[in-house]
Amino acid sequence: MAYTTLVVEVDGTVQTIRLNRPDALNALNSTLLSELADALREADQNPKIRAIVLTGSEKAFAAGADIKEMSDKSFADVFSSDLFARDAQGICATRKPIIAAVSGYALGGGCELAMMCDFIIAADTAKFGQPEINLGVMPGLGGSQRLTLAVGKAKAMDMVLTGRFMDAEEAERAGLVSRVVPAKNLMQEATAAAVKIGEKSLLSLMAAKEAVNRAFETTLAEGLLFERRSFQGLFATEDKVEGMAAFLEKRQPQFRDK
Ligand code: CO8
Repeated sequence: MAYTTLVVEVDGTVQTIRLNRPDALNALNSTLLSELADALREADQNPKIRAIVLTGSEKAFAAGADIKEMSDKSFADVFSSDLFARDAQGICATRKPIIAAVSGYALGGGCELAMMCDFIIAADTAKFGQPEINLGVMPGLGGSQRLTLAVGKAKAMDMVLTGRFMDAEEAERAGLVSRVVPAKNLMQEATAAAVKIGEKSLLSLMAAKEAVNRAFETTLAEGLLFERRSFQGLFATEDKVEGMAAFLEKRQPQFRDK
């Protein structure tokens, strides 16, 4: 499909989606979020794709939701359309692993979009923030929830209430990002991680992703039960037989997603 706000490339098992609104620092508007939800749905349906890298430009992953698009809207407008909500849910419903490769600004909705991904690899130039408070509003695409779960109340409140940015080093220390790499290595590192993920069985990848995400939704006892059942369920797969046999035979597994 042709997109106007995304550049989508597939190389081997990895789909790279680049946000592409350079004149607006990749600000998220309705078109972009709808196209992104479509691209991710297509990736989920394409059996050749096993992992996704979502990135922006060197200067900005995304500098937030599009303030120009939002500036004229009333409560009735955003409430009745439930602005961005359906596409955000679509993005989060992606079953294949998504890595956010963040360089430069990831602000407001941009930070929230990065947090919708499964993990974030940050360039040493990355800056994360929830500056909506400066606009007389507040986070609206998960920032008050996912940021708090990722970095804890103290830092989340600090960022959400003051609007200050967190650099890559602080973001790694706080647990918001999984790795920080030199900016010039960002795509290489993120793609290598995606390729490595792509070597696993898609069945176990999707089950593992569901189980980790369940940790944010439920109690420890329920989460442990969910994990155990998912683990046990994977014993019904050919890939489990292959994976364990390959280990014992000291060879690489050939997973077939069955
Ligand atoms: N929306 C629209 N346009 C933007 C945005 C944005 N969020 N960010 C930058 N731009 C545009 C600028 O207007 C400018 O365009 P133009 O050249 O036409 O004037 C262009 O991008 C370049 O930006 P700057 O000239 O400002 O670049 P600087 O390097 O000077 O500054 C900053 C970079 C610091 C990133 C600055 O652009 C900035 O502060 N941007 C806004 C950051 C922000 O406030 N983000 C939060 C937005 S609100 C939000 O995300 C809400 C999410 C929840 C929505 C939920 C709906 C239910």
